[in-house]
Amino acid sequence: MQTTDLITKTKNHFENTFNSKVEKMVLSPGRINILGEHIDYNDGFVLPAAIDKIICFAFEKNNSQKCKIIALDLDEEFEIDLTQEVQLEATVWTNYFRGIIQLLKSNGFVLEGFNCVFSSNIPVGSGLSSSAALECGFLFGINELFGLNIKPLDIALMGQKAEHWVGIHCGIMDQFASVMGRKDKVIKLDCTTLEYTYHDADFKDYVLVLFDSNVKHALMTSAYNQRRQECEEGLAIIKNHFAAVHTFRDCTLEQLLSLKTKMPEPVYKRCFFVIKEIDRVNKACEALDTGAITTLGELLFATHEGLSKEYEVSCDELDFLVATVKKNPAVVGARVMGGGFGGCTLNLIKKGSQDKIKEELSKAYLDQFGIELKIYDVKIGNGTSLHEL
Ligand code: GAF
Repeated sequence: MQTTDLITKTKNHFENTFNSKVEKMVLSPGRINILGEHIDYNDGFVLPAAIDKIICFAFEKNNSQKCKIIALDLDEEFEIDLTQEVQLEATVWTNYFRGIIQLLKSNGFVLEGFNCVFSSNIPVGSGLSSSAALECGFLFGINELFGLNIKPLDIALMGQKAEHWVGIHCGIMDQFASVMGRKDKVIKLDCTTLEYTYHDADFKDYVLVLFDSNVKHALMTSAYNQRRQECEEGLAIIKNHFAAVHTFRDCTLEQLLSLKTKMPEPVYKRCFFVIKEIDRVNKACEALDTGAITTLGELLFATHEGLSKEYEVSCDELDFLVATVKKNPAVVGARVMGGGFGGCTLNLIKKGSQDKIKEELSKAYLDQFGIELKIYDVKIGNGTSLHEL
């Protein structure tokens, strides 16, 4: 659904349900990531951007101690009683909201009740960070509604904490991109200092296309947290041997290699990927700045190889999608994007060739797995913002 239709739909539903006007409306985007996967929680650099797929939230205060939240697309609703302790519940999507309220309360913010309706055109489970958009957009709206004066960076950090509360020990990339995104710009984010620079998202003769595998393997959450632990284990070993190393970006491949027998093989492979990927992000940003899109594409393919073989977060469906497009000279780069184990591949395709490639890949994917491929042409958009009513 187009964003303008989504806004109208959300507003109408709100007004019909509560018989009152929307006080604040917030648009909160999903994100893509050009390069730097699983690098945010490893204190490296990432290259994300907000996209033109969003969650739309409508809010009003309701003069009570109850927060009533309606998920329009799911036709479900729930309530948070501000006088009670907030706890995790079985319905997963509600926990992102509970996480935000719990954090606000534990940080001493005094809240009052409100009504909220939301609706989205970000595909769920596709690696486009609908959960970050949910946490950050919800918090952004409460911030506006009650004038809490929480700064954008803190909105991103609190969004990340809410995700931890729900159970995924994610890094900061998704929330940062969702809040700080800027139209037609890619963000180079230093995940150690949270310093960032904007770079033109100019892909010259190429277009970005996302192929959604339409699969989501169940081990995503557990494997994600496990990867994080493996990297922490590896870094601790490296630091024990090399006092000058504080984060992976201080460590050379030679140093890591010298410790190969001192760590379990999977841990070595994870560390190897992280060190290579940090280097690739720097090269990718340079390639983007200089318009060297084929170089950028090669880096994407190399990252996919690393995510598949070293970090082991790909799956048969994603490997197939990347291997198939790689045979086509019009595709200069492709890789699994986001946490992995399903979701999308990000592809850089020569302008004019995309329609044929989409058609051929859809057919090949259906033949191979019996699954329908979903396709998204994304544009790079602004971060979370108020929508003027
Ligand atoms: C998920 C996480 F939420 C991010 O923090 C990041 O680690 C990403 O996976 C992998 O790069 O989206």
